[in-house]
Amino acid sequence: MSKRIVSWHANPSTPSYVPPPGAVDAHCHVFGPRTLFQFSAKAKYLPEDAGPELLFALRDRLGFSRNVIVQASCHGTDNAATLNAIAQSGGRARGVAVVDPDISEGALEALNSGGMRGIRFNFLKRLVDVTPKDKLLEVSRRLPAGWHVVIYFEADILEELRPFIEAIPVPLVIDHMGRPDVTKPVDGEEFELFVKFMREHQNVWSKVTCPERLSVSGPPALDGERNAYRDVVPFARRIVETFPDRVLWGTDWPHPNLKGHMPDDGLLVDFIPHIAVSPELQQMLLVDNPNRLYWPEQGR
Ligand code: 0GY
Repeated sequence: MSKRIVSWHANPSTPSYVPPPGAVDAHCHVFGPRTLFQFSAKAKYLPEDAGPELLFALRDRLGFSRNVIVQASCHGTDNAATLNAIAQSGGRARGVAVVDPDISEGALEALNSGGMRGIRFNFLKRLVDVTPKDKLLEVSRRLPAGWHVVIYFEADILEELRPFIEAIPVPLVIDHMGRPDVTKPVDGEEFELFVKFMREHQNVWSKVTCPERLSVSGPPALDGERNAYRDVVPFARRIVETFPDRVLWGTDWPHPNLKGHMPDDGLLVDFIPHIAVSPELQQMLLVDNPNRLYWPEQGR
């Protein structure tokens, strides 16, 4: 694995959609810089550096105010690169860590002081080696006050994960709507299970993120209109309209290990008004919900 992957657009377009003041990009990552922060020996992909300066320049260009930086799998359980980015943000970023389940209380508190507000459990075998569920449950019972768990899995294992998920004692944020197969109907059996699951669990949230990973129709042609990834729209729109106070949005920049195309982050922002069609829904999705979860002391 010597070739470093670049999966982000060097010059994203300026979006037509202008986010409301205080908008949060609630799912993004940083890579390195590797001279300071090594990649994990277990990393399944090795990217080029995509550090905080690039992330914050993108934030400003896209019209966002804050970031939630999720520890990327290529940095393993050493959260130093993510903590560095949070520290560089001047209070405008918080984070989600990935931890060894045997982590001490003191180390969890240090992550909390550094701006982390949750931990991520990743069930994608192409990204991480599996950690036993009982170990994950044990650490989820020891989290600092106010923290949540972010969970990443694909739709076909939702039922298998159900008992585990139901045992997690803190709010749960599901990445990318549980990665539905968008070639199946939005009211079909598979997505219905996900909607039912969210309906039954009031402490479960969803990120309506990653159309660039879920889409089969893909981005528009270069001379096309700014309505990209339209096959994902009905899925994300259904979740936003059914659970308006439990949804988050993010760019997923720098799009870890994405193959096939380099997403234009400006087009991703222009996806927002297609899935949150009113100013009220946009305010909840981009401002109120992420601030409630990540900056609760500011009282939204
Ligand atoms: C995402 C998606 C992916 C990767 C990671 O931590 C990561 O490496 O999150 C993926 O490859 O699907 O959420 O950014």
